[in-house]
Amino acid sequence: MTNSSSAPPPARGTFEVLGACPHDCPDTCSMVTTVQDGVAIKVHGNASHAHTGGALCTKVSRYTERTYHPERLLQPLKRSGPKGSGRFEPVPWEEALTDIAARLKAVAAVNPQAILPYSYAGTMGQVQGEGMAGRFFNKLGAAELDRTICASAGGEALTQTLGCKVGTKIEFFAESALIIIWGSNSIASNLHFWRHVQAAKRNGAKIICIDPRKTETADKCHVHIALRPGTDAALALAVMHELIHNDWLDHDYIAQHTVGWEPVGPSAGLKARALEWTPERTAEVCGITAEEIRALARDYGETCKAGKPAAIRLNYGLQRVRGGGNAVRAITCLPALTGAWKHRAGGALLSASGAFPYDDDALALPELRTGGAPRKINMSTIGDDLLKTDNAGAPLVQATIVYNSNPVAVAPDSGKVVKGFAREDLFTVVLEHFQTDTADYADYILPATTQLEHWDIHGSYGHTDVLLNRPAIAPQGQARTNTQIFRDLARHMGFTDACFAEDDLTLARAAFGKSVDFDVLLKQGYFTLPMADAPFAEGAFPTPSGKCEFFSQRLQDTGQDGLPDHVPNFEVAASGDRFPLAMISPPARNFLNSTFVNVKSLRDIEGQPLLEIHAADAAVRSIASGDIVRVFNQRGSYRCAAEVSPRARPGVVHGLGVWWRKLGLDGSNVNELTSQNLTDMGRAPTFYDCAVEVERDSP
Ligand SMILES: Nc1nc2c(c(=O)[nH]1)N[C@H]1C(S)=C(S)[C@@H](COP(=O)(O)OP(=O)(O)OC[C@H]3O[C@@H](n4cnc5c(=O)[nH]c(N)nc54)[C@H](O)[C@@H]3O)O[C@H]1N2
Ligand SMILES: Nc1nc2c(c(=O)[nH]1)N[C@H]1C(S)=C(S)[C@@H](COP(=O)(O)OP(=O)(O)OC[C@H]3O[C@@H](n4cnc5c(=O)[nH]c(N)nc54)[C@H](O)[C@@H]3O)O[C@H]1N2
Ligand SMILES: [Mo]
Repeated sequence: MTNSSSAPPPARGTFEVLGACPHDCPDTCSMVTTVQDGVAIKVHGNASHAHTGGALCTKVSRYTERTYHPERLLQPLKRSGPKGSGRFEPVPWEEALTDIAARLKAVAAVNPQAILPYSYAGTMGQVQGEGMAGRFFNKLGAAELDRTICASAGGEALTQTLGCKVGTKIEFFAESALIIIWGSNSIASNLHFWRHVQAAKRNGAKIICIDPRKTETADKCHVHIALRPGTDAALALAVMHELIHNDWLDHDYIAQHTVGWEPVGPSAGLKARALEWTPERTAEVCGITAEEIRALARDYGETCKAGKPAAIRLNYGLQRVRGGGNAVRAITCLPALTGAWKHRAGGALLSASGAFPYDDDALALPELRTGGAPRKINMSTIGDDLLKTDNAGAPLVQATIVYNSNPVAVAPDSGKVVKGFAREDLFTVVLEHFQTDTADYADYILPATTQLEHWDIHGSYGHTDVLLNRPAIAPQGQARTNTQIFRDLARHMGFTDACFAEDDLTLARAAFGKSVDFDVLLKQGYFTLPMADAPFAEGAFPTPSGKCEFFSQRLQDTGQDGLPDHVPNFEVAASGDRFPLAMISPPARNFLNSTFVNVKSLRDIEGQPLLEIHAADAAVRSIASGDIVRVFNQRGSYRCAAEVSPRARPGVVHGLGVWWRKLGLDGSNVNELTSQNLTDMGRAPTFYDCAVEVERDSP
């Protein structure tokens, strides 16, 4: 292991460097890189970090393959063909930076708000995320990106209900007597949580999975409830109905620590609402049986009533529909009804990110911004926004700098996204490791360093440790860190503020302020935040009322229903309709969103883009496994191979993973079909609220 100072690793010899997995995943692993004579020869999980437990997932175990990939971008590139042709020629850094600055200055001279930064969680690192970029765009006076593409519906729902984004500590699930995995494929997307489930299972816990798809996680649970997408709030309300009917409620906890069970002003209260959701009515809506609902409520109610811990692991899968916020609210009301929060192994967990004292302002320095509040542009409607004009008739977005994201592949309604990025008058700069679908549309592609080549600091949304990442090797080729690229651009723009000279370690130290002991981080690579074992055992919810808010005055004040309800999908797929099948497109196990799709060993495991379809739906369409099918709706059409699969329920098809468009059959992916409709809360996308029809493609 390298010493605990911040000195760079030596160029000769064999040694290990402590880092952090950079990916958008709740696990945030402590990653150790073995370096031999300046070359990273392998990565492995840190055995002394409890949440990592010495193991990385299959895909991140291939991180060196990704870093030394022959197609890695190693020099700046300038477009040499038509927009989107993917044709580029190498240019020196200085020439690229000078030209980019000139183009940005020209736009900024008229309206800096026509410049849009577009970024997400390609790296979860605070330094290579908004570290220097935030300063640059504030100083420039650019538009601000509303970062909604992943978690904002569920995040807002948690805030409205519990007051913050915290919940049951992930490690305590090992002690639960009942675990409900609700809308999450843990084995694929939260592998280190699954270890705790296995431990609980060995101790006799019952494990229930609620998911339209029979996932590899569902395979290993005692019960699988395959409901229709977008019907989770109805199911949660029916569980409440049964908790009332059988008196499995914790009346004390409800009286002391909740608001809105009984009527509040004109609101009838959650109890009255739940009584409307009989198992029979709910079974119709969810496409399951009333007995499945009664059994679920019995398992939950009786476990809690017996004083045993019951915990719900919900994740973001179920919030990608119109009523996603309401669904998260309804589910997170359940532990307050049964008093499950009283146990450290009871309650619910969606996200732990609220435990982290992120000091975003110390990084982005909003005081650099002069002029009024920035124009906000929602990243989930980038398709429409790139095609819009402002009040003066000028294009809303005239220049965009994309980093840590691949919007052409991951944003919904990609027909429009592509049309927007293809605009000849849009100036696009992409900071990347690879020539992604988005990079194909760039005017300039700037080569960025990977996690093995830079400093960073990470929070998590699954556990409550801060992790430090050290560079293990020198930047490859001419690659520069995101921070260095923004420092260089600042200099070329003529920004002379001292903050643009700060180095990455200074930014890392600022990211969480004094609440994190940086010496501990330098020494052991992680720092555990203090957090109560059972955060809501005594109530103390950080909401305006101090209680778990079944009824939210704040929501009602914005014109919404103050109580959670079942909000039907925008696109309820029903037989006989033009688009009778519901399509969901959850993550593939061996990719991380669209990252790793170009790593051949991982792509070989996933095979090819597939559409999973139930045998009955396939039979009426004369579709057999391996047939090429056309999946289509009013927005577009997409071709891929079909797999007649027991993982699909009738009426629902699955297009797994965010494949690179250019690796699909006709240069497109599932987002050709998804819509730009937004969720009830948090302005988030509705990827899994998407009706389609499927036909066998004519040979
Ligand atoms: N291997 C891998 N890991 C990942 C990712 C990845 O791409 N690959 N992505 C990362 C990211 S960015 C995120 S946000 C997290 C996501 O983490 P999760 O939210 O846990 O996502 P998934 O594991 O796909 O689980 C979503 C599950 O919800 C199901 N689902 C879809 N619609 C509904 C519905 O209406 N109701 C219910 N109950 N279930 C529904 C899907 O079938 C899927 O199995 O995972 C992260 N981890
Ligand atoms: N149909 C459908 N679409 C989805 C989803 C879905 O479930 N279904 N999931 C959605 C979700 S949850 C999310 S979070 C989004 C994710 O969307 P994105 O955040 O765009 O994630 P990725 O596709 O992984 O792309 C990240 C890119 O960042 C680059 N990158 C990584 N590290 C660095 C770095 O240090 N510097 C620079 N410059 N670049 C870097 C990677 O090479 C990669 O190309 O996708 C969404 N899209
Ligand atoms: Mo995400």
